Amino acid sequence: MQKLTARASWKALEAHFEQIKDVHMRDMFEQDSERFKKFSAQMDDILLDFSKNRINDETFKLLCDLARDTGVQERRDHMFSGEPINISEFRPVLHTALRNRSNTPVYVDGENVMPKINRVLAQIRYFSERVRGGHLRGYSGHLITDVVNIGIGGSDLGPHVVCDSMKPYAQRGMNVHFVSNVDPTHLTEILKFVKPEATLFVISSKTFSTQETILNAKSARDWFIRLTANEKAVARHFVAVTSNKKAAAEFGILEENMFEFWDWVGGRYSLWSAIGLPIALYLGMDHFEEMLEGAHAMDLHFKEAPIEKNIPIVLAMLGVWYNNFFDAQSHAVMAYNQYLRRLPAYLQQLDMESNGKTIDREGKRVDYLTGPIIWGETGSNCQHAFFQLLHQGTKPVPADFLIPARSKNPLGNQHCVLLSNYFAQTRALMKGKTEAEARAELEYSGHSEEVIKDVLPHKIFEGNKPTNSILFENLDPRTLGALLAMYEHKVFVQGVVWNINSFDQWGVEYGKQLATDIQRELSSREEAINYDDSTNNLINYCMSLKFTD
Ligand code: G6Q
Repeated sequence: MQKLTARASWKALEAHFEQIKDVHMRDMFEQDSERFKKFSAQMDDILLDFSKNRINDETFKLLCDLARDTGVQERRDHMFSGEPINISEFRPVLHTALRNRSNTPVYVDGENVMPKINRVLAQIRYFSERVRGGHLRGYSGHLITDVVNIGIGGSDLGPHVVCDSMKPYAQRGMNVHFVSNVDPTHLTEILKFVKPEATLFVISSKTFSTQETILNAKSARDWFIRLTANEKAVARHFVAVTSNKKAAAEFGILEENMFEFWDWVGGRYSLWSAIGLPIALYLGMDHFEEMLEGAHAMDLHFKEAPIEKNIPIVLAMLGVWYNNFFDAQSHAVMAYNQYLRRLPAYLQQLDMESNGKTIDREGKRVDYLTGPIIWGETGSNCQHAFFQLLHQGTKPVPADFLIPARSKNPLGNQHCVLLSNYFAQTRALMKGKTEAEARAELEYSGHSEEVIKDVLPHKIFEGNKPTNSILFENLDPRTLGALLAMYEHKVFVQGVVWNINSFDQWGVEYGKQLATDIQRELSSREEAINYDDSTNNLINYCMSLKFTD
């Protein structure tokens, strides 16, 4: 594969960057009344307006050329058809099959995997409907009112963002909680509010060996037995979502209470699999399936729309433009919707675990920047916090702004105010405020020339800050599914352009190994001498503080 930075399509962008880097978007809007028409795309009711970006016709053409040249469409087709594109784990990448609502065959090693996907979906439906309908109750006959998901990383963040975002669709009287951190406080604080006889624990772990999850699961089981004095009842209150049935059985989970998924589903892409069980329990299977439908619609759009109107590809290529040509180190996501408050945490894993890589697919170190730092907050909160840096800081921060046109909770004119803030911010970030505009404002306020001279530089806004506006009708399960799939595919496209494997996570695996040795040493409570001077002294100081187990 030709090196990215040696490609003619890359070099063309480098040359073009020199011409456009100082051009202001304000001028581009003035000179071209067709920007919105040219630089927007739509999938169902999801509108992407990318006209407030530092691009002109030529930039956009060159970015699309780069996508073509790096084989985005070919690799996309390889992913959908089950080729082993995860080259360091020798696996296909088939989260798209999990939401393949058209049910067309998808083959792994000659086997059509759709029947087993459908079987697990049917199992989730049967189980979740029995729990929600009160047919499957706790050991004492009590209704199940609380679901506690115990899992971490991909076995937590996906179902967590969905359950949080879809609260208005939850069944009345049903609560869902997520325990992920090995910090005992996480589990303890949740157990304070649930009753064992009314609680269903879902142990979510692909490997069923992740230390945090297994420790939390054991502690939850101990708590359950302590309070109920009924060890047999564990089987009724604990279910597992895993691809390691043997380990789940050893934990005491009944075979009928195991929900399977497969090694071709990556952790951070697994919310569409049985990892979505808490979603089905909390929102109902119909809503879970609506979410799958929305994601499937985005999959079809990603497969079929031309590059220029293909939302995930356009978002990805704009990200490449800022990451690699403007040296933007981060990308922010601002959802103007309180239900989406966990979206940045979810996207951080999706993006940074997928594209936080230095080695390319040929095993060589890359000589260009790969995945950005992802961060964000809900609007309008963010405006009162870090937006100062976006408006007047020295660092370029491209950002996505998301908002539904309709609120689930209309209250006076509050949603209209939220919308106004949303429109005002992206406009201000694009336009800025010129010296003349700032001066006119100060003069209008009646300030003396002396004051104006001192204050004026602080009141100028350079503008030219790029944003993508993503606007849709409602935040419902279908739209949420489409939006999450949109980001999955954006990350995928960038991984293809950067020629990295977006589907392994050796850094996470490394973290799983690292603590084991130190934990042995800590538990022995003997003086640490085997590490570097810093670590030895930190451990010994901690020991002097009589740390808790
Ligand atoms: C995701 C990662 C990682 C994983 C967790 C939990 O892509 O692989 O976040 O999901 O480490 O792993 P288990 O599900 O195996 O417990």
